[in-house]
Parts: sequence; C-alpha cells; structure tokens
Amino acid sequence: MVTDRERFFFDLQGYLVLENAIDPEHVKACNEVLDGIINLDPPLKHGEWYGGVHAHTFGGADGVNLQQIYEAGEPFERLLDHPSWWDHVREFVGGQSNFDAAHGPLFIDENFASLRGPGEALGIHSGGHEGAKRNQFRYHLGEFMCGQVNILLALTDIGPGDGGTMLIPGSHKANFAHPQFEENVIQHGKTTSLDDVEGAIEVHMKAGDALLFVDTICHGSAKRVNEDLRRICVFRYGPSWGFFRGPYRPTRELLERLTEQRRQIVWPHEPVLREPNRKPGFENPPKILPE
Ligand SMILES: O=C(O)CCC(=O)C(=O)O
Ligand SMILES: [Fe+2]
Repeated sequence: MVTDRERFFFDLQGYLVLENAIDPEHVKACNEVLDGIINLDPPLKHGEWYGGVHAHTFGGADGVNLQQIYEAGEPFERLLDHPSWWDHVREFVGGQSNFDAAHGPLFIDENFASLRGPGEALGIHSGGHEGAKRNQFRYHLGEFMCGQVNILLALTDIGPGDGGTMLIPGSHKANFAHPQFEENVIQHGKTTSLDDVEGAIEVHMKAGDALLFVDTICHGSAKRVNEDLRRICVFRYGPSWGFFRGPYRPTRELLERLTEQRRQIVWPHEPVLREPNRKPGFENPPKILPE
C-alpha cells in the first residue's frame, strides 16, 4: 500500500498529502456529527463536555479543540484504522515485529477536531532541533521507527485564506532552530502563525484529503482570514506502549462497541494486577477499563 514515491518523500520531507483519503459521504457524515456539536444552544464552551467529547482551548487564538473526537460517533470511529492510511502509519511508526508492538499495532495518544475561525492561527512548534524522543523521526536497520505520525484530515476545503497547516519541509531532520522560531512560537495571549516564516509552505487540501506528517517536523498554521470555520481532525499514532498526552481516557461505552483492532488502538494497556488483600491506596491505575 505504501509506494516507493511516498517512502522517498516522507523520508525526505517529513510529510505526505493523501488525496481523497475518505470519500465525500464519509466527509459529510463527519460534518453532520460536528454540526450537532457546533450548533448546540447554548454553545459548548471551554471545559464543557458533550458526551465523551471535551471542548478545549489553549488560551490563545488557535480556535476550539474538540478533544476525544473518536467518542463523537461511528464516522469518527471508522477513522481509527482507516485503510487509506493504516499501512502508512504502521510502516512509518514501525516496530511492527518487535517489542514496540507488544500490546497492539499502534496507540493513539491524542485525537481531536479543531475548529478555527477568522483571525485565528497556530504558531510554530516542533522541529528536529528540539530532539524530543516522543515525536522523533527515526530510520534505523532498514525501517522507519518514528515516535509519532499524525493524520490531519481536512473536513472542509482548505485553500488560500483558510488558515491551512504550514510546515517546513525537511525540518524533521533540522539540527538548528529556524531563526524566526522564537518570534513566531505558540504564545498565550498573542496570535502567531507561520505566514512570514521563510521556507514554510501552506498545505492546501480538499475536504477528505489527509496530511500525514511526523510530529517532529516544524509546523503550525497560517492565519485564517476567510469567514466560517476551518474543520479538521487529528489522530496521533505512536507505539503500543505509549500513554495519553492529556487528561483524557476513552469511555467504557466506546471500548465496548469498538472492534478488537480499534479497541487496541485506543486502549492497548493491560489490566493492572493487584494483591487481593491490599488496602485501598493508589487507585489511579485503571483495573481493566477506564472508570
Ligand atoms: O492546526 C494545524 O493546522 C496544525 C495542527 C498541529 O499542530 C498538529 O496537529 O500537531
Ligand atoms: Fe502540532
């Protein structure tokens, strides 16, 4: 499924655009679910829940994130192991035949939909110069072994003025911070973007296209100037031993209705063993499923 062309450009540039990754019917179904949340009256505010989905903002002008969007309904569950990228993420995260896959093929440590309106943007972040292991780009012993490979799925067309994702091709291998990094980095209380960052390209997509990128690539977005909302969702794939980035866990209801493969992707963790007579104490680790 992964072509030699895709391998070459993912290695060289750190990202790929997968055109028509989901079909128009599927885009429509996802948008109908999002409409149900966006049109709530009164509107869902920062910190509020809609079922297992949590509205969250980072405090800057980067829009609203609907965390745990895989809880929102079947159209989002289908994205977990979607055939348009399932082979890609397994090959690029790698480790499918070693200890990395001891608990399952992959683990999603964060997933959300992002709604971004006029004037909003996301500043520059990440880059090979940071050296974080969690989202690293790695090719070793003839295999990709990346720490985190993201699928950013467009649910609206994203063209000029729409606040598209911007990235610096090849910066997953950078040894130095971009000289404009500091002034354009994500900042609370200030809107930053990559609009004036030299070497950054804006990725234009049609609804249904997916941007696949290693999370260590230096990226962010352009500032949205057009009316309405840019709608995307992001699924971050890493090795099966990973753990959640944020304070979110899948609900028991979700785990019970997912296929075995999808359940492993959202909850590969084994039941916690306990001594039968131990007094109640550190009860944080879930016994089998999240409470
Ligand atoms: O909002 C965007 O276009 C970029 C999102 C992003 O930084 C990410 O998914 O890691
Ligand atoms: Fe990011």
